[in-house]
Amino acid sequence: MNFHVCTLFPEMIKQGCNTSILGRAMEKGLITIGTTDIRDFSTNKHMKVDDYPYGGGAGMVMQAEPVYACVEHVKKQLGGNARVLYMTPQGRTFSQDMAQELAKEENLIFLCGHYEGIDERVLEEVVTDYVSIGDYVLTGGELPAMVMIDAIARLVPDVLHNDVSADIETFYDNLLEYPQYSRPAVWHDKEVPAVLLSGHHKNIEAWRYEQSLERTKRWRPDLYEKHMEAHPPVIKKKRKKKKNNSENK
Ligand code: 6GU
Repeated sequence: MNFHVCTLFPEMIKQGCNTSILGRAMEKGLITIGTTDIRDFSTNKHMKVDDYPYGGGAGMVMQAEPVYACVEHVKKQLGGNARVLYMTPQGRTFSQDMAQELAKEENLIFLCGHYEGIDERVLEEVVTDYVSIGDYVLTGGELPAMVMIDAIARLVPDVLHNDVSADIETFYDNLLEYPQYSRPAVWHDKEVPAVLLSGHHKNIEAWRYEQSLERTKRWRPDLYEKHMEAHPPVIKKKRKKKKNNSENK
């Protein structure tokens, strides 16, 4: 899968994406993360890409032509009509579902704005999706693009070494993840829950599911409701009927 970022700060993207799991995914050729500097497409002799807003007001606006030329250049490079995601607090809020949907694409272009935004006319022509990462304002679209690339790239097959882990974690089925423990078995007088040391896989699975339900109910009642809608109690009664679940509780 290919990610491409149109930005005034390509170094920020390159620095932020070349470590750890994303770095390894790039080395393995599972993903590419390219950047193109919008400033390279300035038509101004001082390489300016912004100007005062018509009608007045604070700040500067990124001009249409350099943004247009940059995105069209990248589109041509990718050899198709890739989706163009504009990072803006006015967009649809990014979610795990959206990450899953975008992970099916072969190419994604991220357009990062700065200052007071980008001339509306070029947005109308090139943008396919307006995306926000939450209800707060950032100074530019680079961090949101990196957040999205991270969330999407880890869903690309083979990026995570443990291919089940993307499925059984937080937000899968609208549940938060159960608590995890590692050695030592006692730390600061706190013991690891006994069931996890039992080696009894069915019981461990049941305990983890209970923990996930409990946490979700307590911390994210909105998600809990969604989960219960999709899994009415009938299904859970069936689970409990299994002999070795109830006997060892
Ligand atoms: Cl996607 N961009 C900017 N500039 N600010 C944001 C955002 C995006 N999402 C939340 N705040």
